[in-house]
Amino acid sequence: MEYLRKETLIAIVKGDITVEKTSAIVNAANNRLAGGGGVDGAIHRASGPQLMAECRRIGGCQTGRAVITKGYNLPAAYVIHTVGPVYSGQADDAVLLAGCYRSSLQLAYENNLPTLAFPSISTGVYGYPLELAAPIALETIAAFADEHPHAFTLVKMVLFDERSFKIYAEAGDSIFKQE
Ligand code: AR6
Repeated sequence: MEYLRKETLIAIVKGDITVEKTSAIVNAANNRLAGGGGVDGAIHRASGPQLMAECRRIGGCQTGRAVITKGYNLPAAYVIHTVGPVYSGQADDAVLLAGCYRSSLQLAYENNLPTLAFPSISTGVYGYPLELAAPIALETIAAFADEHPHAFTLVKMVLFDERSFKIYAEAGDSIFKQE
């Protein structure tokens, strides 16, 4: 699934983000940047121990914000670590989740990284319902592409499982096809 938004191609694909060849990939991290399961574990395993060493030096990251490290053994040159909200059902969840996407895009833009891949932030261990998270992710990416049309050539959502892929693809259809 691909949508052109100004000069940014927004792609929704099924796959494993650790093999993405974009300039940077985004990690769904925790506040201590301490590593963990899910996509965080997969990225650390594929990148190697230097990634954890750099995360330790940085020390942490606030929920809804992002930090950048090198990619080490990954095909992607950089990893942008963002910390999604643990889903609570409060209005603040959406603000923080949008903040993850916006902060990650801003950090990639400031570092002149023209292609970026995201996993579905917060929808695993952190329990954010996919039906609510998918439109927030896609609308935040689209808004950034509108505001900064020359920042990115490609922003990808890389969904690991069929159900996530389907829900993002449906959200993409209803957000982009109505325009
Ligand atoms: N590529 C792309 N997506 C993946 C991959 C992969 N290789 N592996 C898993 N996913 P989660 P969260 C999907 O739990 O909810 C960690 O322990 C997965 O199927 O990784 O933000 C951190 O340290 C799901 O759809 O992240 C934090 O403590 C999505 O990635 C906590 O989990 C996100 O699931 C963060 O929880």
